[in-house]
Parts: sequence; structure tokens; C-alpha cells
Amino acid sequence: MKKYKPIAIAISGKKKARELKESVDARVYSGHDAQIKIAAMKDYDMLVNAIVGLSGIDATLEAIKNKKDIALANKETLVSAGEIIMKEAKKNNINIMPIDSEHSAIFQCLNGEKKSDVKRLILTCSGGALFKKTKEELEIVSARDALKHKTWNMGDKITIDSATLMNKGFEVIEAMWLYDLPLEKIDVIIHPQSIIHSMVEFNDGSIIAQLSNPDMKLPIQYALSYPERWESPIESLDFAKKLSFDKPDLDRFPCLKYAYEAAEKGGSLPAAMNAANDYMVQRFLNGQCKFLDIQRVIRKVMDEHKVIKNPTLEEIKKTIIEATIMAEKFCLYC
Ligand code: MN3
Repeated sequence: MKKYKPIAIAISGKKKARELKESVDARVYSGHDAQIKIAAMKDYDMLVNAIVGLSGIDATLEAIKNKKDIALANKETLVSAGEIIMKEAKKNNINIMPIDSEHSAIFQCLNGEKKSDVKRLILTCSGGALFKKTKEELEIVSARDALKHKTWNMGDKITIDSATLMNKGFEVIEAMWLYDLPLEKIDVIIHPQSIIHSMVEFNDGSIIAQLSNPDMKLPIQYALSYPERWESPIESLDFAKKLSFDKPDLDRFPCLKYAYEAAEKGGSLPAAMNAANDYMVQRFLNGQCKFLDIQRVIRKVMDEHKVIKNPTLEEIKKTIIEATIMAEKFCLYC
């Protein structure tokens, strides 16, 4: 706080906000709509949304209405409410810059190209911490096992999402919205070294890839610097490293398949899937269910959910609450 001297701060707890107000020289907003107030401010250039969870959607929508470009790291925004967000962004002529490494790579590969020339997007995937485990081993894997061995230094929730491949499923859905391409044109390939961050294949057979050492500083910085490129602290790539590729195993890691299905059926289904996943990953991290229960309960929730076509934001929020309750119910039998 002292280092960056923000002009305004949003914080959910009212008590903490009061304490903060005494000690810093900044506007302090609190309560459930605090981040919306920040997004509605006039004196900023770009909204970087890295809020975890559902409340990220409201802040994104507010910034769009406020005619601010957005750098997006919050997954819920496009996974659960992609249709609404993209429609509003288009209407208000707002750019949504990806912060995720895969989408940043695709953005860079597509730079100056025509969409009609794109044959397919190829999202790379590290495979996650449990990539080599057999089905039997996956039955007994603990949160501790899953949190070990990560290529990227990420939070616990996204590390588990990477291990189930649900994270890649989310990224497929995000890519569909960001680049307005059908699902048949979005592929996923396992690439454990995370050196190629994603690729685009064009109709003439050319494939353009974006490579670097895995470091989130680069895609974050590019979202801010675009169309310029600033110097960054990441090390140059050492080409002595071996790069390998593999197909994702949808039998052991079906969450990726579920995400394609949710995106295909559309409406409120991706939001329901996301909510079930949110709940189950938290349970798993708390040691309250098995790793494979995550995918089992998501499957059940997706089967049970009654899809609402063209949902409003209110309907999406309702879906999220209902799907969470449903997951909780199914998890009683975990
Ligand atoms: Mn990613």
C-alpha cells in the first residue's frame, strides 16, 4: 500500500475498511459492491480484473458500461457469463485483453491475421501435477500430492483445476468467446514444459506459436503495454530444452470433455459446471472428498441442471447458487 500509493481501495470487510481508512490516504470502499465502485471510477485507463470468483463478473460489466478497456484474469467472467459480457463489450466498443498465458499467446499469433484464415487454435496444457497417474492412483491422491510439482506458480484452486484439466476446459470456453470461433476450431494439446504457450494453425497449413519461459509477468505486462512491447525481467529461452507433446487423456481427466459439452449446449450450463467445480475443489482442498469425486459430482450436476437458454445475469447468479446446493447434496454421498 505504501509502495504503490493507490488512490482508491476496495475491501469486502467493513471493519477492516474502517481501520484502513485511518492509516492510508486513499478512498476506501467496502461491502459487496466495493469493486463495482472502483470499476465505475472515471480516473483510470484500464481495468485489470484479477478477482477470484463470481464477483468478478459485476466489476467487468461495470467497467464496460464505464467505457474502459479490460485486462481479464478472472475466469468466471467469460466461462459463466461469456454471452452477456461479449455482447456488452461489442456494443460499447470495448477491448478485452487476455492476461492468461494461453490467450495472450493466441492474441499475439492472431495479430494482423484474418479470422477467416484461421483453421484452429491449439491451446497448450501442462497436463497438471497428476498427468502421469493411473486411474487407480487418482482414486487415492491427496490435495498435498496435487499441489506439488507445478510448472507455474499458481494459487491452490487453479492448481487443482489444472490437475483435473478443468482449467483447460475453462480456457477453451474463454477462447471461444474471446476469438469468436466455434468449438470445432479449438484444440488442446499436452505440452508439459509450458514453453509454447499456445498456437494458431492457418488454412494454408502454417502454424504460428508464441514461446517463452513460463512466467506470468510476460502476459500480464503485454496486456498493459499492447500494442507496445516493454522490456521484461524474464530470462531468454534456452533452446537446449526438449519440447514434448501428447494428447489429453479424456478418460482419466474427463473435465476437459465436460467443458466442451457445457460450451456446446451453452446457456446456463457452463455457469452450473463452474459452480459445481468451485464447490468440489474447495471440498477436495479441505480434505473432505476424493480427487475423482470432483469430476463425478460435476457430471451429476451437469446432468441434473435444467439449461436456461440466453440467461440473464440474474439467472446466471441463480444457477450458480442452485448448482452449488446441488453439488453439496451429491457430495453427501462422496
Ligand atoms: Mn492458463
